[in-house]
Amino acid sequence: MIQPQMTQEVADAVAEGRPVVALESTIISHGMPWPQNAEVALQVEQAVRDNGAVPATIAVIDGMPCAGLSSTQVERLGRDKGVVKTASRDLGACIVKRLTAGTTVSATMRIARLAGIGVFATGGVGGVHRGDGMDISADLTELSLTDVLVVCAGVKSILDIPRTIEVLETLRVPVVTFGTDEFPAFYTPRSGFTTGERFDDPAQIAAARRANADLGLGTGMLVANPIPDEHALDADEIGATIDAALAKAEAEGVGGKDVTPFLLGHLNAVTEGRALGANIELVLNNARLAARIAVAEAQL
Ligand code: PSU
Ligand code: MN
Repeated sequence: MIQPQMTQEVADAVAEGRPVVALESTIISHGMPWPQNAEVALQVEQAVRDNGAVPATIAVIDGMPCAGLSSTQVERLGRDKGVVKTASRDLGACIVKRLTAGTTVSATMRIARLAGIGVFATGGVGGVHRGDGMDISADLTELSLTDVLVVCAGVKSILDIPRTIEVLETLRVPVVTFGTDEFPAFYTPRSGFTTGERFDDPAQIAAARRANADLGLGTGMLVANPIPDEHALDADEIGATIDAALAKAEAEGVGGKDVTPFLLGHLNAVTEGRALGANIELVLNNARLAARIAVAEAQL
């Protein structure tokens, strides 16, 4: 198996069984604009530290899968136009071609697992796209196959939320909501759809994960953590903006792995920073919860 390159800090924490939280990097390279992307990435690392865990931002640097990055490497991911987006299936090609890549949720899970890291915080996971097409993110497949717990703020309604929930059920991925009965919708705490089990205590989430592992389930686990009310956007306004973004993507014939970055870029641009501001707050909120779960897990 490939052993990811780890910083000394991450390697020591993993070896000693101390809490570690993996962080993805497509959010840096393709999810947020420069320079906020790199600033936020470092703030998210700090939020993990403040809550008692070691952050391990994951990316592919010049063909090397890495867990734990220097601030120079984070800056390069945020700034360099040549950085590609890699899902787990693209990793082999990235390695052979010595590319530098932001890792999506699926690729980050894969590298985290190889590094021995079991808890991961992100903003939103990919899912089933709206419309009649067959655009379903590999994030869902990876969640069904790789034992990493992923903390997200739900999925935004650029996706088909009920179908995403259904596919997770079909793939038998455990989904839990934190402090709410409803599956959150990224920019807003409520989607109108319920799923899975509610937990109010990070230690219980860690225990549920342990139980799933003891059952030999072999999947990951999705923890949906709603954006705090004070940072949420207006549901009607963001809904209309998303509809406009989807229409623009269709009119311009955007396809494949460009779809999600296109939609995110459009939302950030037309909301004059409000979508970006909410995105930053929910990622920080997820990093804090993931660290608390990792701390609880280390104490089991
Ligand atoms: N959703 C967001 N922000 C993101 C992404 C999704 O709200 O940054 C990124 C994540 O890295 C996710 C990826 O894993 O997009 C999914 O891409 P795709 O839809 O091409 O599978
Ligand atoms: Mn896709």
